[in-house]
Amino acid sequence: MRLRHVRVREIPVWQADGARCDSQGTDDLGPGHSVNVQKVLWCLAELDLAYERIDAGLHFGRNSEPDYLAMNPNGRVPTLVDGDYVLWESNSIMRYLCLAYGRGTALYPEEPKHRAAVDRWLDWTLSTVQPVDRPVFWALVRTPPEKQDMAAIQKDADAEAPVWRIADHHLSTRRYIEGDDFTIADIALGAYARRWLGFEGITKPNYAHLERWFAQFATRPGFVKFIAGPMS
Ligand SMILES: N[C@@H](CCC(=O)N[C@@H](CS)C(=O)NCC(=O)O)C(=O)O
Repeated sequence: MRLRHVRVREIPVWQADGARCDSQGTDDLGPGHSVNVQKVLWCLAELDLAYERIDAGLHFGRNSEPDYLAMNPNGRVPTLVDGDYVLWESNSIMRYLCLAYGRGTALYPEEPKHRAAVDRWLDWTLSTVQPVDRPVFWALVRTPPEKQDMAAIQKDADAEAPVWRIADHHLSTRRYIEGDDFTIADIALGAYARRWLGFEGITKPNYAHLERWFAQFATRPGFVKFIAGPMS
């Protein structure tokens, strides 16, 4: 369902990939490096919101400068600036965008039990998935092949596999991670699943429910634009 184009003031999103938008609020430079930024961009696309992307982080720097640290004392990306309102933490940025601009959509359910179940997966990606994803991602994607220790990487991947078994099992009885509707929990988990399912050169168990769930995203423009591209 395509939402009517909500042309609010352009929401600056500080992040690390050098993309710039034109005055129409669209951009054509595609996915960024950071999984946390990718989640916010996908969410903005699902909400059909106009935004301005500003470079920060990694080789763009800026995120250790006083004006940036005044907005985000962690010196990390993404940071959202919506008028005089500033917010950091990607999951909370997605929640805010849904509450401020996506009421009435299924992205962030109103019903308390359903919303808490969605929140649970947002927390789980940070508490449980991110810690086991990071060593494998950095070793396979951000380390030159000649420096890769495949035995050590396989060990880390073996530590990550049981985490995805939990999601695979949960998806054995559901279309999306929390029911029949696509929510921000699918965005948070989907951004990391792109990595796990995209990792090559290692042995991974076959998770058919996870693969079936993931295959649905190929029809979502925000996924295609910000998540599906090559990992970097
Ligand atoms: N929990 C935070 C994590 C933010 C974070 O660690 N961002 C990374 C990119 S994924 C970062 O800023 N790295 C430092 C840099 O890019 O210079 C969130 O979800 O927003």
